[in-house]
Amino acid sequence: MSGKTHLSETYKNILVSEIENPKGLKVGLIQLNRPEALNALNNELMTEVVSVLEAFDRDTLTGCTVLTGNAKAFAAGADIKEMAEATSIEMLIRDQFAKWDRIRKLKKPVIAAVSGFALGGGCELAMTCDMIVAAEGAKFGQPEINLGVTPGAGGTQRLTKAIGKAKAMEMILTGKMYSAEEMFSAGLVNKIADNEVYLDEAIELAKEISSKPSIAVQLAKESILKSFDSTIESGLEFERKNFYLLFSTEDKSEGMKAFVEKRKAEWKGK
Ligand code: DAK
Repeated sequence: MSGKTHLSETYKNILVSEIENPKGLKVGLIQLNRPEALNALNNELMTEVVSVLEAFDRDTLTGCTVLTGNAKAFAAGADIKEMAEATSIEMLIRDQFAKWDRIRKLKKPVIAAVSGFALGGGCELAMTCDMIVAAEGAKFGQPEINLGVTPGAGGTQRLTKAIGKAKAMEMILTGKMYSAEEMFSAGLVNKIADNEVYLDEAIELAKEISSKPSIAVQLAKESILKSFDSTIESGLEFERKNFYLLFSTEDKSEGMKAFVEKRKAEWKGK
């Protein structure tokens, strides 16, 4: 898809828009919109979110996407009512969570702008994004233990890698909620902003990233994510190959030429 997203479609559980960016490529914006259920992530909502994330990812005129909720909740978790009666086998056959894996495959960065509750699958969805900008009143937690289960969408893995074993153990085994400040200190959150401007701050960050050469941004993201499942040796090799690959882009020639000529580079995204 080039220059087009699914904007013409209407969605039941999300609001979608595009933000122009005088500095570079556009920013995609997805707002979870099930306020009556604190944006609980039901199957239909996740289908919509993943399909629009992929559409923005394919759109050559979009550089970065911001995923947000509302003031009261980013998302209070997977929809408990939808899975309350399910057995293991029904869960396996439904396989409705498989679509979460597709978020991990996105090439362009996604920023979570979190206000209010980011609990369970909500916290995991934010962690599946590449960065988190939080409102000062945001509350993060993995309360699945209180439902007799554990995190199932990466909480035990991503949280542990982000904040370390001791704090992840505490969060997951107590199921308690933690403030934006605590999560910032722990390293989960990139930035805390006033409740009124957290979304603007996330969009500003997205605009800045969207003003960079797009292929370099994508390969940098890929190399960083590689560090999660590789040894330092193979991670360094992977990084080096991506670095070499960028020497085939017009943006690399332009970026280095512009530096030498003491002017601002003009990116083409190729
Ligand atoms: N599911 C369904 N409905 C929810 C919900 C949820 N997670 N959270 C809130 N709601 C609904 C409430 O039922 C209520 O609906 P009505 O009763 O009005 O019909 C409405 O939202 C407002 O909620 P409250 O009345 O409870 O609001 P309060 O301000 O009093 O309390 C709260 C807010 C966030 C503390 C409370 O709602 C709460 O504890 N919510 C549940 C939080 C939770 O336990 N979250 C974890 C769910 S388990 C996986 C992917 C994902 C997952 C697993 C696997 N794979 C990829 C395999 C994720 C699992 C989970 O997230």
